[in-house]
Amino acid sequence: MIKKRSIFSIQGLILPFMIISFVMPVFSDNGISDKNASGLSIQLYKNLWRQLNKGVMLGHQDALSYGVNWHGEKERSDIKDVSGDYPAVFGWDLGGIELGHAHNLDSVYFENIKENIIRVHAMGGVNTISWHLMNTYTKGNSWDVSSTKSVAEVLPGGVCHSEFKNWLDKLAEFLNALENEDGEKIPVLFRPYHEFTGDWFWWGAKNCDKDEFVELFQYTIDYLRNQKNIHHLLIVYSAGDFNDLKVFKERYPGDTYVDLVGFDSYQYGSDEMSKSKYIKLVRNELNLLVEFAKQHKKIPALTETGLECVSDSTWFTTGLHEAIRDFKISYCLLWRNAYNRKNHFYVPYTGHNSTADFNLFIKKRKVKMLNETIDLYK
Ligand code: BMA
Repeated sequence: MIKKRSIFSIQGLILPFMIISFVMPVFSDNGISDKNASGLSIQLYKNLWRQLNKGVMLGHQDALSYGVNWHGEKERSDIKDVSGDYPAVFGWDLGGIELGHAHNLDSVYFENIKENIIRVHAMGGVNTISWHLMNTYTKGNSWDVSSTKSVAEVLPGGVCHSEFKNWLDKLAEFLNALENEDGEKIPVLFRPYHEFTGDWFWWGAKNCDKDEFVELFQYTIDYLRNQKNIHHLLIVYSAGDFNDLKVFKERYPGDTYVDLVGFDSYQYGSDEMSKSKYIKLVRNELNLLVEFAKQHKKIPALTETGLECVSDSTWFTTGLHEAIRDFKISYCLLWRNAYNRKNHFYVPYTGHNSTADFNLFIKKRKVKMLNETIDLYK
């Protein structure tokens, strides 16, 4: 005898479940990694998922601190100068905070960074922080790869562990001071130990083994959360270029330590071959990244990109746009427009010959500037 299928039986539940999974978007909110996350961070996290379905937010490093031929002008930004709008994502770097310096490695005062983070939050934008910290063991800078002990020695039991903890205390002090006018902590996308697949930073893949890297990453986040009571960070796990996900997977610190996954990739050379190579590479990386993000229910992003000096006047529409157009990613951040270093800029400034093309790029349906995002903190 065939039993009648009740809507309450297991079989009866399968069909509605299948329908629900089909209708639901592929990406879904699986919860923020910090189980004690602050209210505003949860809002931002949920809204980043919603925003993901609407387009790619454009980002710019140090956007409000300086640009080509200027610095320290309140509310100015090269992107705003050429397009009339701000980017939606603003990148900052805390390299130097660990030593108690007044300014970072690019001479931007931490007080200025703090003010701008507060300003960006008030404008409804997203702040992301990277950290080019010094090498605790060798006392060199981030790029000092002279000792393969650098990571091991900052971990518990290492000779400079307690000094490293002092560094984390300084970082925590800065992060804890980021408050809005209601006294709530401002959520930031914290992106430590970036480009770890490369061999140029002391935490890079050639300089430490995978267990050391995972411990470094986890220790840092645990210390900030548990010792410093910091719960307003969304954590970004961000690689350098890769051909496959081997190193990316091996060094992944785990789902409870990560909210966004991404990578940094630049175009080198302004000729057509370099452009095709860049487009092909980024598309391959985005394919792999988006698949990984789906499996782990994390938010994918292109955490740094650009062509130095924008030395191809149509690069934004024929290079960057071609690379990202078919992918659902949260944001794509262009690197800084240095004022203290010659020929080191990644977005147009007033009078630059890529301005018209940049303005065509940001008008693409896919690309979102500050005034085109949803309310990210509601
Ligand atoms: C690099 C360059 C350097 C800078 C560093 C940290 O890519 O822009 O000039 O010091 O990032 O911002």
